Amino acid sequence: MAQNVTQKIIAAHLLAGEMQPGSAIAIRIDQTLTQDATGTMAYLQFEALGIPKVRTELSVSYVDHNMLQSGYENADDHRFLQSFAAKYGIHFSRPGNGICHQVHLERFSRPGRTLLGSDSHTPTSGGAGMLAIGAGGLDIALAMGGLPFHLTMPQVIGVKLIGRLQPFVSAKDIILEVLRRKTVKGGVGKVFEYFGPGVAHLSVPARSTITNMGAELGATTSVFPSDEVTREYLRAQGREADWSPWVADPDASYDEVLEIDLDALEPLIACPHSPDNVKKVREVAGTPVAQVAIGSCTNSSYTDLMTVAHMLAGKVVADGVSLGISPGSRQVMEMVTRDGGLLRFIGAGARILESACGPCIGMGFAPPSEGVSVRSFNRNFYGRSGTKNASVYLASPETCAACALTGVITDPRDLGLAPISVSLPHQFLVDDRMILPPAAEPGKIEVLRGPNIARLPTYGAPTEELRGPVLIRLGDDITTDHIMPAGAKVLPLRSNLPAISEYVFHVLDESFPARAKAAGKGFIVAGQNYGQGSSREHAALAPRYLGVQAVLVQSFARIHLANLINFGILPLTFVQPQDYERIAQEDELSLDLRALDLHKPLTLRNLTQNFAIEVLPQLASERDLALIRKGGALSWARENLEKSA
Ligand code: MIC
Ligand code: SF4
Repeated sequence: MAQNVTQKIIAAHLLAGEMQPGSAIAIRIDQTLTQDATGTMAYLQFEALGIPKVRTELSVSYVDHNMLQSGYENADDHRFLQSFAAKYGIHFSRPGNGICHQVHLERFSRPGRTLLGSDSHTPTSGGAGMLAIGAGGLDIALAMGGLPFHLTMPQVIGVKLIGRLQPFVSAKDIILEVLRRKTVKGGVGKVFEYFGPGVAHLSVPARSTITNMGAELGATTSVFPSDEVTREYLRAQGREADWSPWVADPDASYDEVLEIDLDALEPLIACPHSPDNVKKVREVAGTPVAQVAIGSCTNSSYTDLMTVAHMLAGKVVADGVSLGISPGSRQVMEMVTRDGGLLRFIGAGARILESACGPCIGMGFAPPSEGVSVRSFNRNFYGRSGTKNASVYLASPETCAACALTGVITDPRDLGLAPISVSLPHQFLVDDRMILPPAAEPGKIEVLRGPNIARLPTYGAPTEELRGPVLIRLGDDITTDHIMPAGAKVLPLRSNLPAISEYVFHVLDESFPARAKAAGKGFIVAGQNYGQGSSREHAALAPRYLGVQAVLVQSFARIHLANLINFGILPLTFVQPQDYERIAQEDELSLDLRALDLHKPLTLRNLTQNFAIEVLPQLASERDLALIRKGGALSWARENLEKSA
């Protein structure tokens, strides 16, 4: 049967299940990646499995998030990660080498392979024809242990690109257009696969901007074919041997097709506070801007930054605008320096930030009070920048540069500049000395642990009745940044569950941790797309630590749902979505778990208001059921590994 790229890669890795959209499947994982903010927990979990060395083709540990070292915590974690990698067969990308997704694309992406990463933007490598999926740290730990990755067989949405991008319109505008049409919930259970004649005009870094921000659709992943453009990119990275062709069969079909005419596309911008609140730049033009930030795993490639450098050449950023630029990797930083970009940035008054996530995750460079910040990033969730009342907009590097020069939101086409075309280098500067291979004699390596690394909690099986109050009742599209914020203050606590739990729901309701601890147990109730955004498993672990036993919502985001199950929190949806309206915060609920089974509704009693409703456990497979019955994935996995040994 004719297959698209997604189906071909899944078929080549399928270990269990039927490739029918909606069915539970398991696939083999070739490569894994972690970053420092999720990595420490992932490696502690891997260690708990008791396996001496990773069983993947390649595993890489990056340091890019927790880079502000205002105390010992982050530096200690970096040292732990480096020693752990050396001992367990993992490559280690040192702090300074760049953002995990950018570096992975440059140095390790491989068409047709699977990559699982403990970061939601892992799909970046989909720009090079990989099936690259974001997941919680525990799922990465299991994949490093050689266990399959379990997911729901996705539908495949074909995005047909026709025509060619016009000057000052770029890849970011394509993904903003997809977000405008499909929203932040539109991708759940789906893979977005790009095809059509427009694809050939997009470089691999441009394709990766699109697959990166496909995460904001809630999609399982996004993928481009691996073609001659991919081959050329890998050749320029000195890795042509890693190339293989992966294109859809001529008569392959898609579950749905979207068509985008690149000729007609205009510069777009996502307005506060959601990546799908997309407008034409000209509709909001003239809005005063206090800050511009260019970088992040979405838009900090060589071409992005050199385009910005040409736009800034010889000019100075507008009064009242602070411009920050963070190159995506050491390779990008070196090449932009060599080719004169850095000089232009400095001349224009830009603040040069290190090659790391930086402002994207609230690690410094927070906007001023009520300030407008225009960023080339992928997320503008409420409070994420570190300034609650700031207004964060997301746009292309070209639009960002135009805003920095004029001091107001500006369509880059209105600057009157001659078109700028930066072509991809024929040869990238390749220097992998900042990527340390695993130790030759792992037995001699001692894993170095600082006082910030707390012990992993373990949980037992749930009781027969879950009973407790509704600790918080929330609306739609609650992000993991709402549940478990990041930023300069909270991120250093990622290896310390008791400490980080004090910040659960901090952006929405600072009294939550105290109330949850006083109750000792309880439920979270919310609307649609609960847990969208990042892969951070702390958004499940920390509520669990505070006593949350079940989360009852209208629908879940994919990664967060898996994280809840992994940590033994029961995920439930309303059988009648409108029942959401009948439950109030503080209502006392009771759920009888004796009848817990796959695809079977349970009766939930509201003891305060004296009624009962039906709720459905969101468990896709016998495995999910077993995880909940065991109280989480770690104890389940240990038993399974012992059996397979
Ligand atoms: C993000 O962009 O939100 C993060 C920070 O990269 C997260 C991972 C994390 O919370 O550590 C993600 O996208 O998964
Ligand atoms: Fe880092 Fe931002 Fe990318 Fe997350 S989205 S990996 S914080 S650059």
